[in-house]
Amino acid sequence: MKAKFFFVGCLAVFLAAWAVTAWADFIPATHGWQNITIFDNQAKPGDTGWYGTQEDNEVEWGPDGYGSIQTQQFDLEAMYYNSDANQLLIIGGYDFSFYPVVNQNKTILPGDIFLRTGSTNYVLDIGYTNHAQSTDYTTTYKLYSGDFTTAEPTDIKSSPNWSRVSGGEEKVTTHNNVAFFSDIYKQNSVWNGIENTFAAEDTRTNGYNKHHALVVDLGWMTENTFKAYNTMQCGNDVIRGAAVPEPASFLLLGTGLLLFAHRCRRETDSL
Ligand SMILES: [Ca+2]
Ligand SMILES: [Ca+2]
Ligand SMILES: [Ca+2]
Repeated sequence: MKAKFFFVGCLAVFLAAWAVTAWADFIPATHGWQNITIFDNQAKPGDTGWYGTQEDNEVEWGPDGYGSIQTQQFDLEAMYYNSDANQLLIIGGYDFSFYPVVNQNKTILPGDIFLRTGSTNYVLDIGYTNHAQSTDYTTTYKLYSGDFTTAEPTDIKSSPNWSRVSGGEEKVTTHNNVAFFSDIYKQNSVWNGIENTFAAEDTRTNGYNKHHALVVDLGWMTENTFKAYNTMQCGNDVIRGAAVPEPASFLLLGTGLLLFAHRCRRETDSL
């Protein structure tokens, strides 16, 4: 029985070591992506079909009187999590790499990533740099926990806050990389099917018919249960996700518990 515990222990150590090395090249892992998107059911009243209350092309509606720009350019699509590689991935018609987006005489910036694990609030304060549209690049973020001051969106004020302004306790980590992938169809050697999820939409939209991605390293995080959201400065759309342990993790835990229960019973029987 002890040999089996030793085997499970070895397997856990192997998986942990593999998760660390998987990030090494800073490209999205080709396996293990879990769609964690929370359906938000948000759309402008009266809009139907492609702009209706589906997760895909809808953007937020401003009940406080603000309008929203109902185009693919400001649509956030989905959030994925890879618990093996500790990576969070956001897909958008919004081009995260385009700093800043200029629209209706305003500059509209991508937002920070807000994250809650257990009872702790975190913000991934992303260091966006000025790049031409549709350029792949990498940068870093600063990680803050606790209470921080945030800025509300300029247009859709009912959307959650979009950036950290000040405050919070900075947590220094080497796991603070961000990668921007523009037009993910170009990346199909590494995206392993995620881009195909949105292929049908690309044939239906005109103009901004590309999908872009933002990937962050969450290697500092010890839990694999969290909620996260991201919105841009105008608040036009919000993407939310909730990660829970994958079935494989439950299976490993369940196997360990069964072995433990079996050993307990044997020890009780031998009394
Ligand atoms: Ca869309
Ligand atoms: Ca939405
Ligand atoms: Ca959306």
